[in-house]
Amino acid sequence: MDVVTFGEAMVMFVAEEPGSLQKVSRFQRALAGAEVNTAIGFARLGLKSGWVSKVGNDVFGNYILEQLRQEQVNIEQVHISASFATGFQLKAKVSEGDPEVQYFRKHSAASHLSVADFDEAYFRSAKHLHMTGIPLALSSSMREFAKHAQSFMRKEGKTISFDPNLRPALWTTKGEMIRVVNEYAFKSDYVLPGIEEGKLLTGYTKPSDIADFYLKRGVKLVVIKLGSKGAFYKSCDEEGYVPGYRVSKVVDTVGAGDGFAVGLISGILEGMPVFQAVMRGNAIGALAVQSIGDSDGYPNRKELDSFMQKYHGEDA
Ligand code: KDG
Repeated sequence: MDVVTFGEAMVMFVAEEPGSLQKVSRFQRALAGAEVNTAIGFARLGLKSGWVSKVGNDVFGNYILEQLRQEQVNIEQVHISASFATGFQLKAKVSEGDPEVQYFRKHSAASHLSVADFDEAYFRSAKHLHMTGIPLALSSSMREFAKHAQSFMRKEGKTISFDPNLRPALWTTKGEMIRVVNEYAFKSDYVLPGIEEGKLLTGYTKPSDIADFYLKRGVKLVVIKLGSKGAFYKSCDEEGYVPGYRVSKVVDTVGAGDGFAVGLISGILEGMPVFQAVMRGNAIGALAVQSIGDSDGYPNRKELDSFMQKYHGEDA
């Protein structure tokens, strides 16, 4: 496998008309979950990706597994819980800004994933581990699983990327969120915060200072997402800004950060220079914001190449 990831997938009901979630009456079903989004994104590009989790023995769980089979994500290590249900969420329709979201995921099957479910051979078979901060907020057993997976992959000499994906609604206090998320970020090779997340997590405002905060603590590469402006990257050897792509209509920004991670990490795994890998991250982020579902806009290899060539010519 190229990339393994773990976390919670939810069935997501996206409102078909604008308005508050309390008022709208029609929803469309889709799949959500930051890590599962990335697993889908990698698979679309032809990489072998595996997603580890737990789902309920219910229609939502079956829906998730069916979608992932279609996307050719490896689900060998998705456990079925006999006692707990699959979580779901509602998402509002907005024309700009972040949509209103409501979770129904407390005590979900996924939040019961524990170290007892960890399969060493499965994780060892992957080159890279992609993690986000969301599982750290879901339950103590999920957090233990994350700790175990991270230290196992470090010991095995694999590379690890970490997207903070801050979800304050899932944490008891802001202080705990910052402390725990940073603890896991420091033990990763690549850290990918959004600019606002970076400010909150480090106390610095300039991208370069945010990056230094992590580089001083052993992280090898920090890439800070700047929304439509693109991204800033910094390692011990190099740094720079990579401008974003112009998009005619932003439909929904949720899922763009996960798409960015797919572009960046797949580029690094394929041996691209960092600048080019960040450019690919920006491209997938730009494609993602043009559709409603989190992962609907993620491209296959051909779509990605033609999108990038449209902007950069033959050498993209
Ligand atoms: O990154 C996209 C996710 O935010 C979305 O799919 C839902 O995983 C999710 C979460 O916990 O917010």
